[in-house]
Amino acid sequence: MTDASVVTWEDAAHGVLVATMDRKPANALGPPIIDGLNALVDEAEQRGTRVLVLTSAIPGFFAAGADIKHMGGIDADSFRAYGNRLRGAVERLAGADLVSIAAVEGVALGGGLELAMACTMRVSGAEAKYGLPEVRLGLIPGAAGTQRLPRLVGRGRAIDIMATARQVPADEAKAIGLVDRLVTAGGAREAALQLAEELAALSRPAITAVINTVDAAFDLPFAEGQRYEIDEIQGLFEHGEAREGLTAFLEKRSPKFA
Ligand code: CO8
Repeated sequence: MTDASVVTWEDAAHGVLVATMDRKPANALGPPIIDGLNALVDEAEQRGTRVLVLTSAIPGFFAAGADIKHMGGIDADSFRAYGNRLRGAVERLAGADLVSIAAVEGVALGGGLELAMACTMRVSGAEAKYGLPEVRLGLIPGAAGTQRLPRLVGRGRAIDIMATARQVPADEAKAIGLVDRLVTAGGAREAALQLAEELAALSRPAITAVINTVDAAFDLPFAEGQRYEIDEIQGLFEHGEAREGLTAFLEKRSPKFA
């Protein structure tokens, strides 16, 4: 099924939805893409999608960031409203009850990288490039890039990348943890789909608990994070799919997760 906007989607394997951004020339994250991303998350939630792969149809561009043409002509109130709207869509994706995978070819810059970082994982083609070059515009990232980048790559590297506005090549992005998988140029979508199928076949409650507990490691003090981990593992045992996973192991068969 396809939405009639600049963000479209199609079923892939069971539980996997592949979405494509196509707003020429550069997938600038103006109001049309923001609306499309919100519609996408609505659709994924309504379908109970387990894994969402986010790609671009535009050669050379994953997304070039917030819409500079839009921002260039607005007043302070509209700038605030636009920012809220953009970060609202990005955070909805980040908070959705699914695994999201950005399949990146071309440039992911500014809000485009913020969108990719809001995804659970990133699969990169070898020619992709990453950056948060907002300082060149006299700005800084405004869709949580200043918070997510250091969590992924550390303080020093984050400041280097943001302060210099440089474009980080894909091999460096892989080496510093900005992306999780590096594949040959043009192969990101296929590799992301394979990863999505793998993840969709595993226990959903367990995968969700992995993501939430890892996030807790960054957001909570250690002891609180550990308490959270204990609650999560106990919850998986009592209400999740651990019973089936443990039984399947003992019966020497594959688990049948919901
Ligand atoms: N917004 C709008 N249009 C863009 C954008 C953008 N971010 N990036 C590129 N375009 C447009 C260009 O204007 C051009 O359009 P046209 O053909 O109509 O002139 C077209 O895309 C192609 O761009 P170029 O001709 O520049 O193509 P190149 O291949 O030479 O360069 C680059 C590609 C490197 C991507 C270059 O276009 C570039 O540097 N773009 C800007 C990247 C950038 O600075 N991104 C950060 C934007 S700010 C941001 O994301 C902040 C997020 C938080 C905001 C929240 C608060 C509001």
